[in-house]
Amino acid sequence: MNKFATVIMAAAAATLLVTACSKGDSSQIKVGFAQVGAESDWRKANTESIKGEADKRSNIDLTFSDAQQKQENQISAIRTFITKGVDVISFSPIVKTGFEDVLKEAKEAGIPVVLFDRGVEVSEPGLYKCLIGSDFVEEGRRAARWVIENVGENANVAELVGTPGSDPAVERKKGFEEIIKDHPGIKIIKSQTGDFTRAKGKEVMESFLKSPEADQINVLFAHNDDMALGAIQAIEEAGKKPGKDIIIVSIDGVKSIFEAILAGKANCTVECNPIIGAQLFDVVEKIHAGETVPERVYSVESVYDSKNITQEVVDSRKY
Ligand code: GZL
Repeated sequence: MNKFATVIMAAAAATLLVTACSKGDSSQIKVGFAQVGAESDWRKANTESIKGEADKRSNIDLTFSDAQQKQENQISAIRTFITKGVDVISFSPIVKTGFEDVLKEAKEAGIPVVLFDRGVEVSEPGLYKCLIGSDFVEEGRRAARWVIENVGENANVAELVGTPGSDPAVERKKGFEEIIKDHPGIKIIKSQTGDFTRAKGKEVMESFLKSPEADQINVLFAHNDDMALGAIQAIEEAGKKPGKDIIIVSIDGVKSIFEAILAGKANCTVECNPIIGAQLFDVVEKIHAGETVPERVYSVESVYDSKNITQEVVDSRKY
């Protein structure tokens, strides 16, 4: 049974909270994981999935770091893992660029890397073994298709974008725009980042509702449910009815948005499965055993709205 001990390490510019299981058994696979942060319900469920799965596997010795949504902390944590001489490094890159140097350092140290949840842009091949996670472009396409099928051919869309430069933000936008480009009556008339957080989503939606275009907005497309939930609060405080005056479409599938859809305050969520810890350690074990692994492992996901959400479905959600 893993026992997580918390080890506080002072890094150059910030203190990283690194939790390490204290098994220390040399027969185990030492895995260093650098998480984005705890910015959303999705991320918290994702972290629980990683730690919970490591706890179940007596052959895994997990050192976990929370970068608090700062790229420099993620890079610092990866360098700490290299110094520690872990067997495998895994992380969810907060943005797509800026990791090439540290990935080269891991390669030079002979430590394989598994990308988890989000991808990176690198010029050199072979800097990571596998990317495990969702097809974000398809998630954006699914959101746009839902708008066309359920709102129709005319919509003025306000968009809450995820963390600028992050894989999910770039790809979800790409997928949404790929579909609406063939439907000229559907226009994105406001677009700004809410950084995947509820607080920022509320703040940006408040600014949209004070803008000259406020009364034209009839659809909100949020890159994650947390920003949508913040926006719902802003819409209500502005005296409008979320889910009716403004149709709410978002991505993740967290329990709170299911409850909002059941209450008629949101309309659609495109599932993005965070419970992928088992896939991570299956790949880690294969790499450690010298087996080949697929370059890409995709999550299986659905689209949910008032037609397939019941109280039983809400109660059965794991995140
Ligand atoms: C998507 C993940 C995103 C979620 C957000 O796989 O990277 O990051 O959609 C989270 O909720 O912040």
